[in-house]
Amino acid sequence: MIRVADEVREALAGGGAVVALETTLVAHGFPPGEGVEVGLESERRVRAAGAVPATIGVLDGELRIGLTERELRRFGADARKVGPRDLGAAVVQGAVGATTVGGTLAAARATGIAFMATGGLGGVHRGFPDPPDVSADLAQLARTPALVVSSGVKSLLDVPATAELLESLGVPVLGYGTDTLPLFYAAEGGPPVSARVESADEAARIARAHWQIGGGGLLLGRPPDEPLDDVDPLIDAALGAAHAQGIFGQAVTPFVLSYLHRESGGRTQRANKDLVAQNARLAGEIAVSGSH
Ligand code: PSU
Ligand code: MN
Repeated sequence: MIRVADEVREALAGGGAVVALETTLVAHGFPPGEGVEVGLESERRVRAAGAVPATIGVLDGELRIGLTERELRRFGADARKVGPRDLGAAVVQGAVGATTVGGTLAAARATGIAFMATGGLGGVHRGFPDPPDVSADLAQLARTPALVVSSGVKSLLDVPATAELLESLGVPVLGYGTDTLPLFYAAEGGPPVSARVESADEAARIARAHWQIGGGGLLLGRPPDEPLDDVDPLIDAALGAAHAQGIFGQAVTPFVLSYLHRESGGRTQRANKDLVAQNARLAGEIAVSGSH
C-alpha cells in the first residue's frame, strides 16, 4: 500500500539524506502546468544540496514516496487535496491524492523521512473561532519527528495565533538568520521564533537533540530572498472574495493563492515559486548535515 521509490529506499537504508516534498502545492498552489515546474525545480534544488528528493502523493491505490516526472504530471488541478485524515480513503478509492504538508508528514513518519520543504505551513485561519478552521498541518507536525523548512506561515492566516498554537503543541520554531517568523511573502513583522539559528548545521543539530529528548516536529522559518511587502491589501481582498463566494474549508487556501497570483500580475506566483525552491535547497543542506 505504501510504495517507496528505489532511490529513496536505498538512501534511507544507508542513513542518507532524504527530503520529502508535497504535491498539494503542485496541484493547487499554482496555475495548471506551473505547479509541476515548481515541483521539478524543488527536486533539482534538493539534489543540488546532495540529498535525495521524495515527492509524495497518492496514485493508483498506493501512497507513493518518490515520484517520476511522468507521475508528478498527473497531479493536476483535479487531484484530491489530501490531508492526514484523507490518506486512507484516497488509497482505497484510487484517487489522485495531492498531499498537504500534514498529509506529506504522515507519509514521512510512516517511512522514516525526517526532513521536508514547502512554501508556507498551514495554520489558524483568520477569524477563529468563526470559522474554527485550523490546518491539520499543525497537529501532524506535532506528532511527526521531522523538520519542515518553510517561509514561515502563510500570511493569509492568523500568524500570531498559529505561533501560539505551535508553542502549545511543543513545536520548536526556528528562525534561519532571523528572530521573527517569516510571513511567507514578507520577511519582517512576524511573531518571535523560539530560537534563531545561523546555519544548516546548527538547525540539524537542534533537530537531532530535540528528537533524542523524544520531541516531534520542528519548523524552520527561512525568510524569502526577495520579499514582497505590499501584498496585505490584496490578501484582505482575496479573503473578502472567498467569504462572499461561500468558499470554505480545504478550498480557501487554493482560492486565495490563485486570486493573489492573478491580481498581482504574477508577482506572488514568482515569489512563491522562488521561495519554495530556496526552501527545498536549504532542507537538502540540513538533511545532509543531519545524516552524518
Ligand atoms: N505552500 C505553498 N503553497 C501551498 C501550500 C504550501 O507555497 O499551496 C499548501 C500546503 O500543502 C499546506 C496547505 O499544507 O497549503 C494548507 O492548506 P490548509 O490551509 O487547507 O490546511
Ligand atoms: Mn482548513
